[in-house]
Amino acid sequence: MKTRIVRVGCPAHNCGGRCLLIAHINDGVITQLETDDRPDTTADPQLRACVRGRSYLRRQYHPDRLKYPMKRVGKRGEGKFERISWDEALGTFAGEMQRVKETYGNSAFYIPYGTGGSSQLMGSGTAQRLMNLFGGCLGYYSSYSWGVIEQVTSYIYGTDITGNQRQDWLNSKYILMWSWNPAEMRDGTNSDFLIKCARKNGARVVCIDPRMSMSAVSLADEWVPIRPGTDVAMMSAMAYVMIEEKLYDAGFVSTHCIGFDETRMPPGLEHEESYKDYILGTKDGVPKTPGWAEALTGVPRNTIIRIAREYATIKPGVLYQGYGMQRRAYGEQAVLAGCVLASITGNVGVCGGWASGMAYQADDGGVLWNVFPVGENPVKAMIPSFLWSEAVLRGTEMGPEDGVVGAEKLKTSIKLIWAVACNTLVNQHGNINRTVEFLSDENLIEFITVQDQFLTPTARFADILLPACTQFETWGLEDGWKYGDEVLLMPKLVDPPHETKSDYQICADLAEKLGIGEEYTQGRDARAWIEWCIEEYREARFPDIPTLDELEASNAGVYSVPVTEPAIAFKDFRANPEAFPLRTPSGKIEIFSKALYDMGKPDTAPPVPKYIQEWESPFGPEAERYPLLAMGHHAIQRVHSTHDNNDWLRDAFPQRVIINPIDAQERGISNGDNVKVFNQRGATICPCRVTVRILPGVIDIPQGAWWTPDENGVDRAGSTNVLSSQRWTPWTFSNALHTIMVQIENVEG
Ligand SMILES: Nc1nc2c(c(=O)[nH]1)N[C@H]1C(S)=C(S)[C@@H](COP(=O)(O)OP(=O)(O)OC[C@H]3O[C@@H](n4cnc5c(=O)[nH]c(N)nc54)[C@H](O)[C@@H]3O)O[C@H]1N2
Ligand SMILES: Nc1nc2c(c(=O)[nH]1)N[C@H]1C(S)=C(S)[C@@H](COP(=O)(O)OP(=O)(O)OC[C@H]3O[C@@H](n4cnc5c(=O)[nH]c(N)nc54)[C@H](O)[C@@H]3O)O[C@H]1N2
Ligand code: SF4
Ligand SMILES: [Mo]
Repeated sequence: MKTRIVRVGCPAHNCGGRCLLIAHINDGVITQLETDDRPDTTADPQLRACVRGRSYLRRQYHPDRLKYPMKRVGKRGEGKFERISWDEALGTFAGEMQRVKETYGNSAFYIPYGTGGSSQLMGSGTAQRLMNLFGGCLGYYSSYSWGVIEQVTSYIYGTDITGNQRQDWLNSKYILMWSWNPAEMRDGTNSDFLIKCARKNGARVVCIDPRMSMSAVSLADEWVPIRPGTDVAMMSAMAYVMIEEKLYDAGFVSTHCIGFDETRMPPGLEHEESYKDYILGTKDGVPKTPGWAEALTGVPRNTIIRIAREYATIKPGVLYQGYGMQRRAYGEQAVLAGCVLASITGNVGVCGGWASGMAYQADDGGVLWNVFPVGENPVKAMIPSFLWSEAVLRGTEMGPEDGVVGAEKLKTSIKLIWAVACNTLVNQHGNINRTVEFLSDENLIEFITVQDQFLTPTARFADILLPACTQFETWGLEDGWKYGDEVLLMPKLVDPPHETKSDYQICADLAEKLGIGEEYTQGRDARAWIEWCIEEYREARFPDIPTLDELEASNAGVYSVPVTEPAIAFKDFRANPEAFPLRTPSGKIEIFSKALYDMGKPDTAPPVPKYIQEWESPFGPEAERYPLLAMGHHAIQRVHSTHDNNDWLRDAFPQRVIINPIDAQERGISNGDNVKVFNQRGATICPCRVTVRILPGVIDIPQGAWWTPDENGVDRAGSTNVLSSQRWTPWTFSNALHTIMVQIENVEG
């Protein structure tokens, strides 16, 4: 029998990469996955798969895949289900949708943030289209990923398209990887590769991270460990050195920036505290010296001084901001402070430089999200994505002070949830113990439908469970993540097993039940929609992309546009700020933001970036009971919670609490012991790894392990979010899931 070989985009699940796989198919079964074998150039590098893509068949053919629609038979959350027909499942769900609509109105519906399906036709977008046709639902804005950085960047630059095309890193001489770990978390396929190329070209690479991450090991010349949540202190002290030693780019600051010092303040605010005032301590009496920063950050003052000199003088340079440090209490400040350093060193708008911030790719924003048309939501009210739990508990009290837009107050609390490709209902949201308590209460959320491929911690709380097929079992299309120079086709490889269906098909069938089938499908099947999406891509960004028939016939799997002359963000503005002003109120880079000043929250949202002690901090009273900072980084073995049940990845990268020998010894903990990590919100028990690759005083529990409570409610899987909180950042209403204080004890024996 002949093996069929098909080139296909990896299912990805929003892993940060988009890679090419080569599938071998025998008799309706995928038997092997290889990766990209095209010629490899810097302009158009191979899209090489990571360990998750290469071990995907362990997920694809996992015995625990959901096979049939099911309904809950025990108490909500107990995890007891019974097989039912599709007709009953969709009939029940449609009936509940009608009932809730009549009782509370459409704003009682909610489709939570869920990133599992990352191709155009899989995931929550398909459900959103149906909801919009059914009269809409409560909307959300912003993300769990980069809620802070995507909103904050515009305050200083007037746009979030602040990144050069990545091939331009080869023109850099100095690269600061700040809270950035592209060797492990994918931040665009090939970001790690292009950093390697830059280093080979002579760039010095420094990694600033509390953990000696895979990137610190494999990409950097130097690792600078820093206490989590104190980056702004180090950045401020670097600015101090640059000011004292006159190393900053005074010319660029005077022609392109406002708010650096008293000579360039917004009109009417000349006497307010400028950035330089803050750094020198002119008004608050605290100069932000390297000595001051050493006490907060744990980074020796001489290291801070040296890094400041290097970044200010070895030019052009890149200060790349990862998202770890913005998923924290005052994440906004870290984003602003990094952008200010890039600006005052004059690294904006130049070849080999980098403006920092969100860094969507110049000159057009790179990737095209959501090409599949979800349509317009008739319900105008939106909440910040992280605050859905508030909208369940006190929806009608929520207004602009809670980040609500499009309404003065919410009309109702959330009453029906449809979670598609989403584990943020339980596992990926803060404070799991609080969440599961209110999810269990049927008086709050009256109906929950979960649509997934596995019985996840979220799926356990479903009233109706709908089994989705995988991306290999339907048609799809995807392009880059943050950087988008290629489009990957995902042809259907094999049939959906058992009674599973694609998200699109489930929605089409539900639409039929609701009497809006024709409007939903517009007569298209999945393949026809992909054909339609390709034409949208052609119009938006890829004029020469082949048609679907051509792509299929060639079995190329990918269409890419080589980057021979990388685009440089802010090139025009750099050359002529008067002719090409920024879209900020002043038209310049706003080191001092009048918009933030007008917000009137100087303690939490100051107009210039400041170090603010986190609400859970080793310097606060809470440290007496819970002295250790806990982080949960994005690990190689999972995409969030996806792949947690992949046995190969579990074997290769077991879930462990990572702890420094100093902290371990104090607590009588040896490598491999079972330890209990706990705080006021919850506890988890999991084996540990004792290693000097993490700063003393800090532990790490890679995020995403499936919450597995024992009879005492103690998690047994190392699920980070039993420890994190639901508190949000002060002015972007984003999660601060990395800001956690804990204690650890040995539970061995
Ligand atoms: N393998 C893998 N790749 C992924 C994902 C995944 O789950 N797995 N998820 C994807 C998605 S959706 C996203 S949003 C991105 C997330 O990407 P990021 O948010 O950038 O990833 P994190 O691992 O949370 O943080 C990056 C680094 O910041 C460090 N860090 C944490 N707190 C601090 C701090 O206060 N200061 C400093 N200097 N460093 C700190 C962490 O140790 C980590 O090494 O990753 C994407 N890529
Ligand atoms: N403590 C802590 N928590 C975090 C983070 C952190 O850094 N620390 N990071 C946050 C970030 S950046 C993000 S993006 C979120 C991610 O949180 P989520 O968006 O919930 O992502 P996953 O945990 O991967 O869950 C996705 C689910 O979709 C399912 N799935 C996969 N493909 C499909 C499909 O095609 N169709 C359907 N119907 N289902 C599918 C998977 O089985 C999985 O259960 O987590 C956030 N939570
Ligand atoms: S980085 Fe993402 S898209 Fe690439 S192989 Fe890994 S899981 Fe797949
Ligand atoms: Mo994310």
